[in-house]
Amino acid sequence: MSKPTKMSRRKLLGSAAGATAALPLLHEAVPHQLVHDQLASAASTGEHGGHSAGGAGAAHGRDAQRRTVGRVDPAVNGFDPTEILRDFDGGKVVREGGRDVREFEIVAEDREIEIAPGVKFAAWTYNGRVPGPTLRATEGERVRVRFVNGSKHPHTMHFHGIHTARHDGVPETGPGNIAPGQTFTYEFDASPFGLHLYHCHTSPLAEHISKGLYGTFVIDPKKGRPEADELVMMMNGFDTNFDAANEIYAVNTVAFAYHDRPIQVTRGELVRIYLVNITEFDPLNSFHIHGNFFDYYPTGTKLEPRDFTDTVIQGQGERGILELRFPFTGKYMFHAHVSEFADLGWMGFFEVG
Ligand SMILES: [Cu+2]
Repeated sequence: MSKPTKMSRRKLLGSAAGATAALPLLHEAVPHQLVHDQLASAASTGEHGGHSAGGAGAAHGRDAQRRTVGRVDPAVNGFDPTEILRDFDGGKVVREGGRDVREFEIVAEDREIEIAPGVKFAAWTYNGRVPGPTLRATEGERVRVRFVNGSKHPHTMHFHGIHTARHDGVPETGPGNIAPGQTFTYEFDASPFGLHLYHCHTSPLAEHISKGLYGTFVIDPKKGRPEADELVMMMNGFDTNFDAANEIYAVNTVAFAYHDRPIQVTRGELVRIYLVNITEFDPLNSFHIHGNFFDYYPTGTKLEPRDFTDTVIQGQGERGILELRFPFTGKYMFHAHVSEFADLGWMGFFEVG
């Protein structure tokens, strides 16, 4: 093992731009040392995670795939990645002018969360969780989101979708940044149907997004989609040492959450995954499933799949719907096909019963 270095992999990449001889050093010289130190110290302080919910347990002795020891207690964070998977928020429905209006209230809050055992992160959140609530409406309905900025910093809510400039949630249009203590109500028609997202759009943008201000926004087609076990997965990353590179990767925030508690699904049942890439700093993320293939609907805006595959790559802000059935029982891994991300937390299992 090489000596710890303070240099980030991104700085090294920059300095190596004109000196390719430095590149072979990359892999060996620039591990994510800080986070490795943090993970090691968490292990040595005895956080061995006695919980065994889901039956997987910490079982670090046999987990060659897993770099962390112990478990993040969902009670500490106030949210649970396993619950986030199937937690859809349809808001409060009121009838106005002959159609349904879905009303939501979202509060920005600064909050420390634990993203891997012993690794704390000073997050900025929507409604106290990362990712924020999965907002859901049907095509053609009105969506009304009352945003309250309870954070110490200015923020916005920028929705992907079709709407007026006033409600786009960016600086310099409409109300612009919403100051601490201030409120603004974003309002628009749910269009087009598909899989979208929302996030803060205040500058510096990378910081405001990577601190945790994002969530999934699903617009169902009027006719709906076939009945399925539906799961929301936001692929995210966390820059724990402010070097503009991520040290922890996950789906729905907590590293290895679905390794420790595999996602329970039923053999033969249709599973629909709403997959969103909100990872900052890395241009691409990916999703790969073992022992199976899926239909892929980019952005979910068409009802016919584009691909039948086992791996999909998404750029920042890209998203798509996966549909699959598991033909066999057992445990099936899924993970980023960027191996480094998988090693740093973005890896889990489906348990097919
Ligand atoms: Cu912000």
